[in-house]
Amino acid sequence: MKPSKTCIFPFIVALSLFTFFGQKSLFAQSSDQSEGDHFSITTLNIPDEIVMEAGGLAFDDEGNLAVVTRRGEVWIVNNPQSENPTFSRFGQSLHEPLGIAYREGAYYIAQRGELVRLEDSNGDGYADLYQTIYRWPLTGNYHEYSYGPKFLPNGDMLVTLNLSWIGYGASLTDWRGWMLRITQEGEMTPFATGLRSPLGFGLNAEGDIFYTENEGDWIGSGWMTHLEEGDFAGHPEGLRWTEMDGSPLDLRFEDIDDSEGLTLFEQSQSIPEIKNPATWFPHTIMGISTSDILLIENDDQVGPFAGQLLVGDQGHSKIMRVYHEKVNGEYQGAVFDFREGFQSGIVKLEWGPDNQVYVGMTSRGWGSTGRDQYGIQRMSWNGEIPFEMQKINAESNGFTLTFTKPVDHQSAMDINNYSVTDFTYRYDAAYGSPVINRQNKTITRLSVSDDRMSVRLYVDGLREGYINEVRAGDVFNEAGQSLLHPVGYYTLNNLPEGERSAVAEGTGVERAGDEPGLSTKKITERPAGWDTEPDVRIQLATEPGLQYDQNLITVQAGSRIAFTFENDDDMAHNVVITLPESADSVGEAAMNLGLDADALEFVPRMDEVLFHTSMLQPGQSETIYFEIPDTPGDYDFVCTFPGHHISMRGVLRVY
Ligand SMILES: [Cu+2]
Repeated sequence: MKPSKTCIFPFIVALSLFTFFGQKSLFAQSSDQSEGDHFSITTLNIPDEIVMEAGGLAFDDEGNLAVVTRRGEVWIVNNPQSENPTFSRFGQSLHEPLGIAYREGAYYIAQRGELVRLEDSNGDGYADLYQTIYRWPLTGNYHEYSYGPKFLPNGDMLVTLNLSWIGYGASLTDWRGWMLRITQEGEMTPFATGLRSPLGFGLNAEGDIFYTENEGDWIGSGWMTHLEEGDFAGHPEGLRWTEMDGSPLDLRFEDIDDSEGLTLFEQSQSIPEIKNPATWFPHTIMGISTSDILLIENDDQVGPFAGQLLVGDQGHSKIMRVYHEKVNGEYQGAVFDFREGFQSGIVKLEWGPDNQVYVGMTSRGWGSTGRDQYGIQRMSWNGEIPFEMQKINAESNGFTLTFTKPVDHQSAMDINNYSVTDFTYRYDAAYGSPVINRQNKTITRLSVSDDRMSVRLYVDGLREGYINEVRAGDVFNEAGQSLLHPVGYYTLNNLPEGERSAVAEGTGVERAGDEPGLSTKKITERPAGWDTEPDVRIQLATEPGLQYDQNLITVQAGSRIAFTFENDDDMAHNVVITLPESADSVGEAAMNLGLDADALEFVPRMDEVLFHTSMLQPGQSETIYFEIPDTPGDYDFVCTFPGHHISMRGVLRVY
């Protein structure tokens, strides 16, 4: 670390200017409210010797918290809301359990191969009864996670079985990719399939069952689907078992075909078993790996959102909020950001008796924005209502946005303060999907309700089966505050009955959002002006757990570099070389690219970015060419896949 101050001075000036203007635009969005003003996060003090990789959380009748860990232990935490909780081990030797539920003195746990009941029959504080309720086969594939249980009101339980991974999601043994319903006596009924990675599931206020899905093969982006008996959610592998006794549907694996390039919604028009997601979670914008679902039971818990759902995200260590309505008998609705900044990857959410949300976290093998490998935190509301979009409702010819506080009339009446863009994803065997068929919609007029709690937008050309980005950027409340989160993503499966827009289809501006844009900072062929070989060849690869294989590379100022990045990991990564101390600002900007992220290859167009590679899929490699700056200093290199910049970075030392 020996950059001379005079040498980096121009950079500091450039940075300061950028920061000034950058903050100005941020100010218009949310500087007057922050998530932390309304929702505090408190970390549970866990003794160092306990590896609390929380796979599940459950409270007993006395308010003690049971935690089941991926290491196979069950811990009871007394006084979890206090600064000095006490911990006692209740059970052990389970096989990577991912879920626990409490009922009438016993704990129910899904471990990899069975649903088991644990009880302390002699009252010594230690489980002495381990009773198998229902067992399912395993092949041993590492990806055969099993989740749950969650109780239904009648005492039956739901569990879900993850697909295996053999380069693609595969159902290698009975009922993998299914949700199963199991009675306490161990009678099992296959309930629904098409699941890939169903870590999150739960009931809404009406007792309807929802599950959350992660992006992957056949899954263009994360989603939340209302599951009823016999539903097919979209991943075809689970259909391999529909010939078995008890299957509630007859759809076969061979019936699903991606050769025509249809979306899931389009396929659902001819395959009635397909249940479209009630809500899509646009990948990298609304998390990257949705997890547990938690019903907001009343308005005293986190604000005026009773009946809505909180949804965790493992990879982005955050909690989102979902509002659903029923249109033509089907659920659909909007997802909003809610609270980010948790310490590790969120897998479980549970209400404590103190009305706080207890958050169970683990990242081992999966990575997360939160830097810790595991932990438990609780989120509490301070009682002050944030200025938010409380909900978005579909109309036959637009949307109604309802706010948590009255809006300022002038800013709410300005049509330029709103935008609506719709898009969807591919449905095919590829892993994930870019944003496709994107259109900016025309808002023709709007009106503000008399109580100023809602705004009605009239929008041309809404399309069923599309996700709508609904933005209310510079709408203020009466106190002059801007929205804490100005964007919601509404999944429009059904347009309500009623008057339609003048133009029903195909209006708006098509956006070229599907192809990677050209960047002058990514040179993948040796520049014509280089008449000699590069001065230096640099090789960089990856390590598991969101790391490069080197975190310090030293080069001479002004040298010509051939820089090869080999992505030998199991997820996408890139390398972006930035000005000194800019990895954070570039990484954060990459997380805010929204629907443009694919087209920009997750590289924000900003001066701090000097050079970058493509976003490389697992197994890909690329060489870029550039000239090292003349100014010595510690430059950064960083992966800008949303969330990776926290840990996936290093220093390019120029001397
Ligand atoms: Cu990365």
